[in-house]
Formats: sequence, structure tokens, C-alpha cells
Amino acid sequence: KNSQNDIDEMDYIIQMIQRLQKNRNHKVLVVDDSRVFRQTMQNILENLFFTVIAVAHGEEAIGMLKSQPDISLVLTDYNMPVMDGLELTIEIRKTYSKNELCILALSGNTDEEVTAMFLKHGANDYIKKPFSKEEFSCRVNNAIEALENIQLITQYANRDFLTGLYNRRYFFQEVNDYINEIQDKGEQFAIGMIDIDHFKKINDTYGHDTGDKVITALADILRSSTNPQDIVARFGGEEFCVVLKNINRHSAREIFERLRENVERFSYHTKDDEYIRFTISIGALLFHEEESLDNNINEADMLLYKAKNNGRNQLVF
Ligand code: GH3
Ligand code: MG
Ligand code: MG
Ligand code: MG
Repeated sequence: KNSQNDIDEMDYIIQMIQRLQKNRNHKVLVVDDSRVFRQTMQNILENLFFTVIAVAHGEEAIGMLKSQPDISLVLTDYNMPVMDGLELTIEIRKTYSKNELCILALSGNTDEEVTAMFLKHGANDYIKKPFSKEEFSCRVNNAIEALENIQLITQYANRDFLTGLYNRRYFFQEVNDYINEIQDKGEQFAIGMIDIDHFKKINDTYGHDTGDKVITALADILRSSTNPQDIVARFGGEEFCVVLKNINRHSAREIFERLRENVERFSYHTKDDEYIRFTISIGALLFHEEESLDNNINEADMLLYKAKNNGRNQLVF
């Protein structure tokens, strides 16, 4: 007979298994000058399915973070030679926010000021030595879970749900960051506004769901026709904006033209074995740095309007 306790126990085990599966995606950096503690933590973490890197002091940890930027969690001791755990925490937080990287501090020091100092300077949590394996595991899992939740929320906030591309809001944030980054460097970049031609007809003929699939297919073409560092966003409906970074007028024209051709050649194969073909119009320009981003976008929009009036399926640059 299945008692409620058995069911609760099963739920817990299923949750733990799911937790362990997700832990496989995370790299953990252990920083402790004691070889015994390093090994103990490494063993527990590896039993939790994490990938573990262990180093002996803060300076080594900084070097490791530079060469392995995909570390999710740092577990650091307090007392260590060369650079202690608190200095390490302060140093890490100059580069990585709590939304990108968790820090758990460990120390035998019972002085409550150390705990407070760690937390004040950006540690997510604090574990007192000696710790039980159970408490250690729970705190590590909690920290990783919180990080995953933040990253999920960030993903929802920045990305368009249908296509996974950046949304309009995040596009402006990314492009403004890029403009600040290249300020006074003389680097040029291009902006292209893109809109599907006669998209209403696709919706009317094949239905809204198929329309959505066409939008997603176009998003894939936009991604695969540009470089990974370029910025591709869905502004809404069947309207997209692409920023080609560090590019001259000639190359930008070539890429936008190739993009238009790639779409023209493509056909979307439906479940009912129909082939849907469609085209896009593009209004593009090389960014004028004396104008605001908004004005540049508006001008690209006007060029897109021109491309539509000239008969669609074309680039106006
Ligand atoms: P044009 O060549 O002038 O661009 O003609 P068009 O038919 O594409 O005209 P317009 O851009 O004005 O219309 C876009 C249509 O896209 C209107 C709207 O019903 C539809 N639409 C907007 N968002 C979505 C969406 O998320 N999914 C689908 N399936 N359709 C959408
Ligand atoms: Mg120590
Ligand atoms: Mg359209
Ligand atoms: Mg439109």
C-alpha cells in the first residue's frame, strides 16, 4: 500500500535525479590551500555530478576564471596564502555579478564578522567548517538552483518567445552597449530592418500557426546568414532588425543581399506536404554616429518602406 510518505519520498528522489542531471551542465571551482579539504569537496561535488576544478589560492583561482569563463560556482576558503577568500570574492565581483556566478565561502573561522564580510562583498552564502556532507550538498544545490532561476528569468526577459531571438528591448540595450564599446575606435557597423512581404497572405492561406513557423524559419535563416557576434532581433510580428558589427558598406551590402537571396531560395515544408515560399524587403544603412540610434532605426525603416514601394523582395541600402 502506497502511503503519502512513500509518494513524498518518490517526489523527492525524482527531484534529486533532475537536480543531478542539471548539475552536469555546471563547472565548479574549489579554492582551498588544504589539500585534504580540496579533495573532500571535490569528491562530494563529483558525486553531485559537477565538473570540478581545484586550486590552492585566490590568485590561481583568478587565473582559472580567465581561462575557463563558463564556471558557475566558486567555493572558497577564507585563510589562504597569496590571496585570501575575501580578497578573491571582492576581485571576482569586479567582473562577475551574482546573476552570472555564485560564490560560496567556507571557513573554520567562527568569527561572525567574517561571515558578514563575505556576504557584504558578494558571496551568495557561507558554510562553516567543519560541515556535514548533507548541509554542504544542500547549500551548493540551492546556490546553483538560484543561479539557474535567474538565468531563466533573464532569458525570458531578453528573448522573443517564438523565435528565441533578442526582443526589441534587449536589442536596444545590446546595440547601445556596442556603440559605447566602439566609441572613438572608428569602427563601422550596419543596421538592416527586415519585413516579410505579403505575410498576411501566408496567414490567410495556411493559418496563423503555419505563419508562426514561417517566422521561426526566417529567424533561423537570419541567424545562419550572419556572424555569431552580430545582433539579430525580432521587433514584433514579421519584422526583424539585424546589426552587422565591424563592417564596411560594401561587405554589409553583400551580406544583406545574400540574406535576401537565401530567403528567396528557401521554401518552408509544411506537415501537409506543401512548400511555402516567401520573400523579404530590407532597408539598411551604415550607422551614422552623429545621429541617435533611434534616428538611425527610423531611417532604416524609411528605406524599408521604399523597398516595399519599389516592388518588394529587394534591398534598399
Ligand atoms: P507587406 O509586404 O506590406 O509587409 O505586407 P504584409 O501582409 O506583410 O503586411 P504587414 O506587414 O502590415 O502585416 C503583417 C501581418 O503579420 C499582420 C499580422 O496579422 C501578422 N502577424 C503579426 N504578428 C504575427 C505573429 O506573431 N504570427 C503570425 N502568424 N502572424 C503575425
Ligand atoms: Mg585555509
Ligand atoms: Mg510584412
Ligand atoms: Mg510588418
